[in-house]
Amino acid sequence: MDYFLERCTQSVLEGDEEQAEELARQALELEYSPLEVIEKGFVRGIREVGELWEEGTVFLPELVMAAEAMKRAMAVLRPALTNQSETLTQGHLVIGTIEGDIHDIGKTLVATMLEANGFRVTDLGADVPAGRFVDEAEACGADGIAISALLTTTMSGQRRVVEELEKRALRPRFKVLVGGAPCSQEWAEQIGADGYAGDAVAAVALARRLIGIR
Ligand code: B1M
Repeated sequence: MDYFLERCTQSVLEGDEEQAEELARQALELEYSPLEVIEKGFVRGIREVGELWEEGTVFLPELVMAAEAMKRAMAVLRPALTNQSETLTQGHLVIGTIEGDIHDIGKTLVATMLEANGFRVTDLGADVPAGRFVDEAEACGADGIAISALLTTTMSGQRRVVEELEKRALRPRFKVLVGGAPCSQEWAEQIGADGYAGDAVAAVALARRLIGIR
């Protein structure tokens, strides 16, 4: 593997915020593709920390430090991703992480990639109640709602968004897209969502397919 990308992975593994930020800056200077550095460098680090945490090799404070390092790098790389944005608006999506769930790194990456590909995005942040997704989608006249869930205990909240839309007779008006580690295409079908995406690139393809070019 590329030594530079390896150092990016390592900075997250070590929870070294300053090093992660510095490497993100260097990546731009060295003209690396921002998406490649995120996916093959920093994201690899955060996933490895997750695995180590699961097997009990690292503890919650290290997980938090790794997430902070990841976010510092993302803050540097995000503008470079959105600079690639197309001028045509492809459609408007409201995005957020469902209630009870504070994991926002993947959701933010998806939001950034959607923006970079010409979508207008209203990002509601994390820990968003089902009703608020619908309120905000209505208020800003969005075309779709993208809901992230990283926990098996919170993914049921995605179903509540679909139910809320049905309750307000808004179901056909807003497309519902779901994603996050515990989700799958089967889950999307089970809860009546319009589609599932496994990563940020797939989320753009899905949004294109469901919402299309305006
Ligand atoms: Co948490 N955590 N965590 N955590 N954490 C997981 C998710 C876990 C799998 C770790 C593990 O056990 N291996 C596990 C969940 C197990 C389960 O539910 N079965 C877990 C747990 C248990 C917890 C706590 C309960 C721990 C505790 O307190 N005891 C707690 C819960 C807090 C809460 O939310 N209420 C917790 C806390 C945290 C931190 C705060 C320390 C931190 C989050 C910081 C933050 O986000 N601000 C954290 C982290 C960093 C992780 C891991 C290690 C990494 C998540 C991440 O950022 N990945 C994670 C393990 C893992 O995922 N391997 C884990 C990188 C990111 C780019 O990928 O988020 O998958 P991801 O997003 C991808 C795709 O999923 C997809 O595209 C993204 C980009 O490619 N995607 C979408 C995501 N959303 C989408 C929406 C879409 C489409 C695609 O819409 C259409």
